[in-house]
Amino acid sequence: DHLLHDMKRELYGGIMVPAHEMPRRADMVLNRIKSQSLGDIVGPDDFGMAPIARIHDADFLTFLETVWDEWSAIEGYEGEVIPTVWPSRRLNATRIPGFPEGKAGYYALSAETSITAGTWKAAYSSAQVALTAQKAVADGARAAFGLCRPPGHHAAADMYGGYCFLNNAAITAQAFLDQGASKVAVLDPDFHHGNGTQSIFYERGDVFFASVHGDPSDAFPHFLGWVDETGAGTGAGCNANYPLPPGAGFEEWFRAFENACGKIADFGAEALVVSHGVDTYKNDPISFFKLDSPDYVTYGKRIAELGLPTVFVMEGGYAVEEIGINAVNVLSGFDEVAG
Ligand code: SS9
Ligand code: ZN
Repeated sequence: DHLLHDMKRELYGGIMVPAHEMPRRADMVLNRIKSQSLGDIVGPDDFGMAPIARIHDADFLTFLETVWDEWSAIEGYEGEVIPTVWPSRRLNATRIPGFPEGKAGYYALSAETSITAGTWKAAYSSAQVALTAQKAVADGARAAFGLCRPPGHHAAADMYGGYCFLNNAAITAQAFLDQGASKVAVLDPDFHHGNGTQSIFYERGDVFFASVHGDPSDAFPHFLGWVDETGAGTGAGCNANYPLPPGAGFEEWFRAFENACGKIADFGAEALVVSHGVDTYKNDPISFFKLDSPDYVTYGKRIAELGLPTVFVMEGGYAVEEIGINAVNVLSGFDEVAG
């Protein structure tokens, strides 16, 4: 179903360029997995809407499900759903407009992410992939990888963008809690700050969120991911951000990652969800860290050393030729330690 979401173009640097988030990404990862023998490869089960609705607002889900039909029925609206107007700081939003373009702006984080005819089905199935991985781990597997596409970590309770629609990592973490876990950690090594996951759990003490990412001053999503965001209310102290500057290499990156792992260990989580993005790679076309392929094995091992039941969900990674090698290197490193 991931093939059903296929944005033709993306607004980037002031022009429409071929979309970075493309179906081939998932194919490359799947092919690499098949060549490695890391375990069984299975298709997703269908857990329905209930676990998705634990994280996302009902009106937002209805929007995702219906906006394409509404948009494409408008005279002259020939392309994909792309917002052009937002409830910016001077337009304090008090209601949700009816016209699809206004609605899209209300729910969108950013303009590079289009909604197409198949987006809802693809996003729904992506979440089901994550839930299938979660079930495998809940049933006793040490780890499972959800090859999710589209990704999820920029999606909040009622916001899409950054190529994300449903927050697969948050849905997975919530599933563990709903099945009886009392504490879950989400570790987000994707190059971009996981603003959606952070905001979903920011005031909760049952989920620890840690993200290593490009400094928001220099990198998308620009408005969240600062070091002083440490959680609020019952979630005070349950959020850790590690913004790093342009050009950061693996040594610097791993120091931050190690610190994040230490915090997760201290938190006492019973399960771990990894927002598995590999856009930290040195040749990633939209990012600025300098990790090399062997570095992914190294940090995969470190994740395994946490000793937790672990669900990996695929997030970013736009160096498409190398995405399979890099994504699977993390899993191989994990497997080496976890056995
Ligand atoms: C860079 C624009 C980045 C969105 C990136 C979303 C990554 C999801 N100028 N646009 S992992
Ligand atoms: Zn990313």
